[in-house]
Amino acid sequence: MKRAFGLIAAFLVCAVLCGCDFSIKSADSLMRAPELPGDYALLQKAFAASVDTSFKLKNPVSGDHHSAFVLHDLDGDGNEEALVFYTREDSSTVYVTLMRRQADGSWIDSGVAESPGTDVNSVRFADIGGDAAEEIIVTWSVTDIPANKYLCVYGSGPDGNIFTMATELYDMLYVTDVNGDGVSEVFIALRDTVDDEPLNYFKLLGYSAEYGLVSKISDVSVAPAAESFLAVASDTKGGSVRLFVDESTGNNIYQTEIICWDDGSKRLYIPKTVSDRPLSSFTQRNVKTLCEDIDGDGMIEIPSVVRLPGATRYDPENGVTENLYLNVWYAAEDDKLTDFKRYIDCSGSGYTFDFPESWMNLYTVQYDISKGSLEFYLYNDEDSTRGGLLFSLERETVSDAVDDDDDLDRYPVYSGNEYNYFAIITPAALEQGITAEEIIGHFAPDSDG
Ligand SMILES: [Ca+2]
Ligand SMILES: [Ca+2]
Ligand SMILES: [Ca+2]
Repeated sequence: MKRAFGLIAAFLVCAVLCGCDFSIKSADSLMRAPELPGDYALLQKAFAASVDTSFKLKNPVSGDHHSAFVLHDLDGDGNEEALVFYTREDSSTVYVTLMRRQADGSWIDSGVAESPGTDVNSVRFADIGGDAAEEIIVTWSVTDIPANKYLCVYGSGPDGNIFTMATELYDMLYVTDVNGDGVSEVFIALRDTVDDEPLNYFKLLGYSAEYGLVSKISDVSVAPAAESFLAVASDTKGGSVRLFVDESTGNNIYQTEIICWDDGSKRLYIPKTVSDRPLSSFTQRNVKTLCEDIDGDGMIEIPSVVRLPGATRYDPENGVTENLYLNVWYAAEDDKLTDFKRYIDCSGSGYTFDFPESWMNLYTVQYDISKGSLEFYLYNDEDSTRGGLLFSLERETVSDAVDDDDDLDRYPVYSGNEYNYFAIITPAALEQGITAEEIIGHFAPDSDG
């Protein structure tokens, strides 16, 4: 009897599902949605019943959530709420319905909001309103106009419904507490191409208790516009938040725009040098390296490259000699960038070599990529010529290692799994005060060396 009842129940579920007027496509989407624990089937049924027409689920295409059903505890009561993204019948408008679970385990439709887009990009959660309940940040794109990307901030009110707190165009967004009041804001980077001279436009959105909405706190712009934004990082210096926006300016050139919060005037600003240039103009590089906190002290460093006068990168196999650039990590000060680390990237040869700023225009180098060696020379800044050899940094495979106990000019630098590195130091280097210890101090093997 029990078994028969089970079969009947299964038939009834089928009948209920088939009875609903949703398309085969939506049924497919429902079935393909990742299996979620617990009462997911109840949620699906309750949602389908609440829509009262055919619908098609829309899965977010990026971000942390990939199902059209997004479960998250918005109000922190220990019970997950559900967001469902979908289109109805023949319209491309995407809706988001908020479903809440009742004490008896059933789900009810708690409200619906419209979107400005036709595709869901990503869904994330943050307390923007400062009431401990989290807001929903959804990014949208428009199929026909891919450049039009929107973000919406949705709140859920005391009566449980869902409502739109902000709709903004954006290219990249970043959520953090910028103004230091303990509540997150939404920071937006946007390419503004409406005017003759396109701008990079940066905007801070925060909660306005007066209107119960999320609106503009401050904005700032700078020209020329980037071609695209890559990433945002932030740190806090002197009590004020700084935002580092990595961008592509086109032609494989990348740079970092720095935007700071001024706590006195409660505004964003773009720090400039004493000669009124934005700091970004000193961060241009031909490698797609992003800002990061390279030493883990909580402060962001900015990557760049600088030409080392007289320095070459020599590829004997192809007979090519190119200019050699130093890789630089800068720290941002108020109106300038200061060297944090400046080095020769010989990662193709298993190491990097720090090149102190005080060596600039005094010494230069040739990197032989086939031998993996660096030869350091004196450099005459006035007539841009290379002088005598100071020292060389060379390597040999471990299996070819020679007994070097008798070679007084040969100083071991590092022994790796594959290669031994050593320095040959001339009297000219010693005259310059360059010692084996200093050379060893500048050498850093790759992490897998
Ligand atoms: Ca909840
Ligand atoms: Ca804040
Ligand atoms: Ca750091």
